Amino acid sequence: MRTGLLKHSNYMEFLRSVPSFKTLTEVVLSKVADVLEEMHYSDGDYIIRQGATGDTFFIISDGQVRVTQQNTANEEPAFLSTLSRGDWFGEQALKGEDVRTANVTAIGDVTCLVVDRESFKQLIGGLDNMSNKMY
Ligand code: 6JR
Repeated sequence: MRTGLLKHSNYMEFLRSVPSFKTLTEVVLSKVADVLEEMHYSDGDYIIRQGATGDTFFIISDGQVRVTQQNTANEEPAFLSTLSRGDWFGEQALKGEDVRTANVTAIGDVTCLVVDRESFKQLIGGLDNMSNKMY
Protein backbone atom coordinates (compact mmCIF):
# COMPACT_ATOMS: atom_id res chain seq x y z
CA MET A 1 0.00 0.00 0.00
CA ARG A 2 1.21 3.50 -0.77
CA THR A 3 0.41 5.78 2.15
CA GLY A 4 -0.44 9.46 1.55
CA LEU A 5 1.88 12.06 3.10
CA LEU A 6 -0.65 13.33 5.63
CA LYS A 7 -1.66 9.82 6.69
CA HIS A 8 1.98 8.87 6.98
CA SER A 9 2.74 11.78 9.31
CA ASN A 10 -0.39 11.03 11.38
CA TYR A 11 0.71 7.40 11.71
CA MET A 12 4.21 8.52 12.70
CA GLU A 13 2.87 10.78 15.44
CA PHE A 14 0.72 7.97 16.80
CA LEU A 15 3.45 5.31 16.55
CA ARG A 16 5.86 7.58 18.43
CA SER A 17 3.33 7.73 21.27
CA VAL A 18 3.20 3.94 21.70
CA PRO A 19 5.26 3.23 24.84
CA SER A 20 6.57 -0.12 23.56
CA PHE A 21 7.95 1.56 20.43
CA LYS A 22 10.05 4.08 22.40
CA THR A 23 13.32 2.49 21.31
CA LEU A 24 12.42 2.24 17.61
CA THR A 25 14.20 4.78 15.40
CA GLU A 26 12.39 7.28 13.18
CA VAL A 27 13.57 5.28 10.15
CA VAL A 28 12.00 2.10 11.47
CA LEU A 29 8.78 3.86 12.52
CA SER A 30 8.59 5.38 9.04
CA LYS A 31 8.85 1.92 7.48
CA VAL A 32 6.10 0.67 9.81
CA ALA A 33 3.94 3.63 8.75
CA ASP A 34 4.61 2.69 5.10
CA VAL A 35 3.50 -0.93 5.39
CA LEU A 36 0.65 -0.86 7.91
CA GLU A 37 -2.97 -1.30 6.88
CA GLU A 38 -5.71 0.55 8.74
CA MET A 39 -8.61 -1.75 9.67
CA HIS A 40 -12.01 -0.81 11.13
CA TYR A 41 -14.20 -3.01 13.30
CA SER A 42 -17.65 -2.71 14.85
CA ASP A 43 -18.94 -3.78 18.25
CA GLY A 44 -18.69 -7.54 18.71
CA ASP A 45 -16.56 -8.17 15.60
CA TYR A 46 -13.94 -10.87 15.96
CA ILE A 47 -10.56 -9.35 15.18
CA ILE A 48 -8.81 -12.60 16.11
CA ARG A 49 -10.25 -16.07 16.68
CA GLN A 50 -8.54 -18.43 19.08
CA GLY A 51 -7.24 -21.52 17.27
CA ALA A 52 -7.10 -19.89 13.85
CA THR A 53 -3.78 -19.47 12.12
CA GLY A 54 -2.60 -15.89 11.88
CA ASP A 55 0.20 -13.81 10.43
CA THR A 56 -0.70 -10.25 11.41
CA PHE A 57 0.16 -7.93 14.30
CA PHE A 58 -2.28 -5.27 15.54
CA ILE A 59 -1.82 -1.89 17.21
CA ILE A 60 -5.01 -0.27 18.53
CA SER A 61 -5.21 3.32 17.30
CA ASP A 62 -8.78 3.90 18.45
CA GLY A 63 -11.26 2.14 20.72
CA GLN A 64 -11.08 -0.91 22.95
CA VAL A 65 -10.92 -4.68 22.52
CA ARG A 66 -11.76 -7.62 24.78
CA VAL A 67 -9.42 -10.60 25.05
CA THR A 68 -11.01 -13.94 25.99
CA GLN A 69 -9.81 -17.52 26.04
CA GLN A 70 -11.67 -20.81 25.87
CA ASN A 71 -9.96 -23.28 28.14
CA THR A 72 -12.28 -26.24 27.79
CA ALA A 73 -14.71 -27.15 25.02
CA ASN A 74 -18.38 -26.20 25.62
CA GLU A 75 -17.41 -23.55 28.18
CA GLU A 76 -17.87 -19.82 27.66
CA PRO A 77 -14.53 -18.16 26.89
CA ALA A 78 -13.02 -16.66 30.04
CA PHE A 79 -12.25 -12.94 30.15
CA LEU A 80 -8.52 -12.17 30.07
CA SER A 81 -8.19 -8.44 29.55
CA THR A 82 -9.27 -5.24 27.91
CA LEU A 83 -6.84 -3.39 25.64
CA SER A 84 -7.10 0.18 24.35
CA ARG A 85 -5.40 2.85 22.24
CA GLY A 86 -1.64 2.33 22.10
CA ASP A 87 -1.87 -1.33 23.15
CA TRP A 88 -0.96 -4.09 20.70
CA PHE A 89 -1.78 -7.78 20.26
CA GLY A 90 -1.34 -10.71 17.88
CA GLU A 91 2.40 -11.14 18.47
CA GLN A 92 2.07 -14.68 19.86
CA ALA A 93 1.13 -16.25 16.52
CA LEU A 94 4.10 -14.51 14.89
CA LYS A 95 6.71 -16.26 16.98
CA GLY A 96 7.05 -19.96 16.31
CA GLU A 97 3.55 -21.47 16.40
CA ASP A 98 1.22 -19.53 14.13
CA VAL A 99 -1.93 -20.41 16.11
CA ARG A 100 -3.89 -17.66 17.86
CA THR A 101 -3.93 -18.18 21.63
CA ALA A 102 -7.02 -16.10 22.43
CA ASN A 103 -10.07 -14.35 20.97
CA VAL A 104 -9.94 -10.60 20.46
CA THR A 105 -13.28 -8.81 19.86
CA ALA A 106 -14.18 -5.18 19.33
CA ILE A 107 -15.90 -3.20 22.10
CA GLY A 108 -17.70 -0.52 20.09
CA ASP A 109 -15.95 0.97 17.06
CA VAL A 110 -12.29 0.02 16.85
CA THR A 111 -9.47 1.04 14.52
CA CYS A 112 -6.33 -1.08 14.33
CA LEU A 113 -3.11 -0.59 12.43
CA VAL A 114 -2.14 -4.00 11.07
CA VAL A 115 1.38 -5.17 10.21
CA ASP A 116 2.11 -8.36 8.26
CA ARG A 117 4.39 -11.11 9.57
CA GLU A 118 7.42 -10.26 7.41
CA SER A 119 7.37 -6.55 8.29
CA PHE A 120 6.77 -7.40 11.95
CA LYS A 121 9.78 -9.69 11.92
CA GLN A 122 11.99 -7.10 10.24
CA LEU A 123 10.86 -3.98 12.11
CA ILE A 124 9.16 -4.74 15.44
CA GLY A 125 9.69 -8.36 16.47
CA GLY A 126 13.16 -7.73 17.81
CA LEU A 127 11.91 -5.51 20.64
CA ASP A 128 12.48 -7.11 24.04
CA ASN A 129 8.90 -6.67 25.18
CA MET A 130 7.64 -8.40 22.00
CA SER A 131 9.83 -11.46 21.86
CA ASN A 132 9.71 -11.99 25.64
CA LYS A 133 6.05 -11.26 26.21
CA MET A 134 4.60 -13.94 28.48
CA TYR A 135 1.03 -14.02 29.75
N1 6JR B 1 -3.04 -14.43 27.10
C1 6JR B 1 -3.70 -12.37 21.16
C2 6JR B 1 -3.71 -10.37 25.35
C3 6JR B 1 -3.49 -12.18 26.52
C4 6JR B 1 -3.40 -13.16 27.54
C5 6JR B 1 -2.84 -15.62 27.79
C6 6JR B 1 -2.15 -17.96 27.07
C7 6JR B 1 -1.61 -18.73 26.03
P1 6JR B 1 -2.12 -14.17 19.37
O1 6JR B 1 -4.27 -11.99 22.39
O2 6JR B 1 -1.53 -13.02 20.37
O3 6JR B 1 -3.66 -13.76 19.20
O4 6JR B 1 -1.33 -10.68 21.72
O5 6JR B 1 -2.04 -15.49 20.04
O6 6JR B 1 -1.43 -14.01 18.06
O7 6JR B 1 -3.62 -12.93 28.74
N2 6JR B 1 -3.39 -11.37 24.49
N3 6JR B 1 -3.78 -10.83 26.60
N4 6JR B 1 -2.90 -13.75 24.80
N5 6JR B 1 -2.44 -15.98 25.63
C8 6JR B 1 -2.30 -12.84 21.55
C9 6JR B 1 -1.92 -11.70 22.47
C10 6JR B 1 -3.26 -11.21 23.03
C11 6JR B 1 -4.41 -13.49 20.40
C12 6JR B 1 -3.24 -12.48 25.20
C13 6JR B 1 -2.81 -14.69 25.78
C14 6JR B 1 -2.46 -16.56 26.85
C15 6JR B 1 -2.38 -18.59 28.29
C16 6JR B 1 -2.08 -19.95 28.45
C17 6JR B 1 -1.33 -20.06 26.19
C18 6JR B 1 -1.55 -20.70 27.39
